[in-house]
Amino acid sequence: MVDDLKGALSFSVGDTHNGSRRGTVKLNRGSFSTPIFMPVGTRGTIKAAIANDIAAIGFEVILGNTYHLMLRPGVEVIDALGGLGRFSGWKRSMLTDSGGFQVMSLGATFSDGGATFRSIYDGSIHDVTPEKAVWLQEMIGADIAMVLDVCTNLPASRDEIKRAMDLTHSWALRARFAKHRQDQAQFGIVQGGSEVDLRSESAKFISDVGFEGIALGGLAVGESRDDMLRAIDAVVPHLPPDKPRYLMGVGDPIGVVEAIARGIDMFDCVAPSRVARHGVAMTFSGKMHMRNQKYVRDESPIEPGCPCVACANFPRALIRHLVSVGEPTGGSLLTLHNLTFMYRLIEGSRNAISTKTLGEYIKSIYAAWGN
Ligand code: PRF
Ligand code: ZN
Repeated sequence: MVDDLKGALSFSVGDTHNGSRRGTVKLNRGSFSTPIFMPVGTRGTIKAAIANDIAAIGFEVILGNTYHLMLRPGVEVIDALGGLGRFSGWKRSMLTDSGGFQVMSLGATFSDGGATFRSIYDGSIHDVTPEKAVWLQEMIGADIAMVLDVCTNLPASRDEIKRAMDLTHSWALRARFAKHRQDQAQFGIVQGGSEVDLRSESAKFISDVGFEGIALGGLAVGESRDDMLRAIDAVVPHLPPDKPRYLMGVGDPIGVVEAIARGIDMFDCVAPSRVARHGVAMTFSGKMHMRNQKYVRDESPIEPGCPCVACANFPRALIRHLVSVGEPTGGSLLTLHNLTFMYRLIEGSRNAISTKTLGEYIKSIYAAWGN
């Protein structure tokens, strides 16, 4: 234990079934039930949707991205406007990612001190250190902040994975010491690629620091689903049972329910909203490509029984028309539908934990979504 800073988060576990669990996270600005899916609002808003519509679906937490927000509009602007929640009109809880992952995907260079990268906006050069990532997220005003980590795309050599993990560990300690705000929770991030012994080592190291929650990073970055699940299995037994566990960047339905079965509590992913903008609907019967000619006169909703604004009001034929001609409203409606699907998928998992039917539930998701 590095320190005993209070991070304004408490977690209680409710129903459990085999390795899976339901829980409640209490934060400064509200509480939420787990398992939870958190939509991604990279630049302060979910793409093609407004905060009110996201809240109406039932979501309690959305993500913001430090990397994007530090560049535009800048954290001083957000701070001056009362924090990201007030700035963006999102009245519930907010989690910010540290930027480690974005910086990696955009080709940063890493040193012991931190990462150096070029802005996607104007090519200007920026540095981020573990301490600066803490400060940036304190300025943004997140309820949950992530430490700066080093993520490697897979496959990668064991040497490379180990270097990234060791750097992630030393940065985790620096981030913990740099924390000032008592009203913000801080989550550590486990790395270790698909090397199960490194995963276990990382889980123990990060657990010992005393963060309010623990994330599993470096997964869904090119490895098979089996490798991802093996990595989760290597990590979970070493995590404190009384802290929330967050699997970063995983949102494919099978991956989500399999991870829930292994004791994961929190998820985020851009995929449901990203594929929506490309005309794909996610449903309990699988994927639908809404541009398909077969929907041209289809009067039924995207998914019968779905309570979303698209399914409650419009036929598939209209959605097909809008996405085919490139009307932005088509992408907006599909975004709300797909996020509603993710909400219901997780709600279904929570109920299945309570009724001890998660195994059957997972089978039904495999039946719709294949292997
Ligand atoms: N680290 C951080 N954010 C992330 C990841 C990571 O490894 C991933 C990997 N799936 C998604 N988002 N900081
Ligand atoms: Zn719908």
